Amino acid sequence: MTNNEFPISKPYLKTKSLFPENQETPISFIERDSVDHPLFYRRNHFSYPRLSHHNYWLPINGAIKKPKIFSLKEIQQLPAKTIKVVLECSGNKRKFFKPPVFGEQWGNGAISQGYWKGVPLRILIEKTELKDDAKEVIVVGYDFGKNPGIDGIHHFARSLPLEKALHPDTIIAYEYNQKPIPFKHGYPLRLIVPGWYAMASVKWIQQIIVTDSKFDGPFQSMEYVYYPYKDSNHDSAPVTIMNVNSTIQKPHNGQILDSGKHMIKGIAWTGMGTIQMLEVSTDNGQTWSKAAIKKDHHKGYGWVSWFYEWSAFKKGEYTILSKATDSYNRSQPMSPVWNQKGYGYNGVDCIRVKVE
Ligand SMILES: Nc1nc2c(c(=O)[nH]1)N[C@H]1C(S)=C(S)[C@@H](COP(=O)(O)O)O[C@H]1N2
Ligand SMILES: [Mo]
Repeated sequence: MTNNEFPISKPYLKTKSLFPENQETPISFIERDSVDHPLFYRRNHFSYPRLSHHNYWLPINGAIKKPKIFSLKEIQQLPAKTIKVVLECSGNKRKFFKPPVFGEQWGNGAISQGYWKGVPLRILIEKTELKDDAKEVIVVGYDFGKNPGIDGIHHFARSLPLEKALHPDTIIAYEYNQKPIPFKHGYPLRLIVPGWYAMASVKWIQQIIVTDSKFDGPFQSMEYVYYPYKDSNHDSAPVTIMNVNSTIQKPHNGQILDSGKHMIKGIAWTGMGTIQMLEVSTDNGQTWSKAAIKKDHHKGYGWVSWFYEWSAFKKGEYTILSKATDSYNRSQPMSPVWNQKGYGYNGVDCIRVKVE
């Protein structure tokens, strides 16, 4: 029997937990510019919400002069934009923190990207006329439940400061890659906040509330906070903008290679500006060389793909590193800033390979 008698093998998600569903994208096997939704990572705090698809309305209330309820149809008829956005869970790569931290032990696959189409939140808010004391915009999801370490039952809800809520690229999305957003990723409406870690991009929007005070829901006052010290909660800071980061896709960690030329390939992304430089080291950081960055990949808020041809003629074991730098001159550190809950890991990416 030859291999051809079997259908072509395909990559799968990597399961972290099923209740709630948390699964990683097999990032080493993503070659296209956007991730097909069956391979988009899934990160949920609760079980999936039950919501009526047929009778869906989006209310906006609070510190506004004209409270409004939008129908899906109305929203879809407003001026739309489509943007390529990378969503990265702030817990991506958590398992690499030393010393280790509790929480879902994500490897490097809590990240995906694709094309989101929707209406700028700004356009909806303008129709409701903000009051002068409006300060933040809370977006509430349909899903709710109990979360470890948090008292009571809460909906997943997050607020944005007015400035970010009114940014023209902050959108209420209804399509992913030209199709209605798949249910697990927020159908029918999902907030997309480019540049911020993905906890900000609330799925299954139930309502929007404009407030005149600072929102302190548990998913921003307790979770998604950097606590830099092990034994105290001093100097805490909210998790917002994505750090500059990169991931090596090929070769795979632990791979055994024939001696010769090999392409080292990967992705790099940032929440601020664009990726300016990607350096690769094949000698554990003693020397660095610039990788080539695919030009057409610079648009929008997506990741860029990069590659570097490595002449590996000498047998031995190698530690290969990748380090991205963005247009704000932020670079990946050799070791990332440790924090209690393990958010924002962005140490240089590292794999080990053997050349035989
Ligand atoms: N309503 C709702 N929105 C949510 C979440 C959630 O649990 N409920 N999880 C957030 C987090 S932490 C991440 S990383 C992303 C995951 O999006 P995905 O499952 O589409 O990959 O959604 C964010 N939006
Ligand atoms: Mo997340």
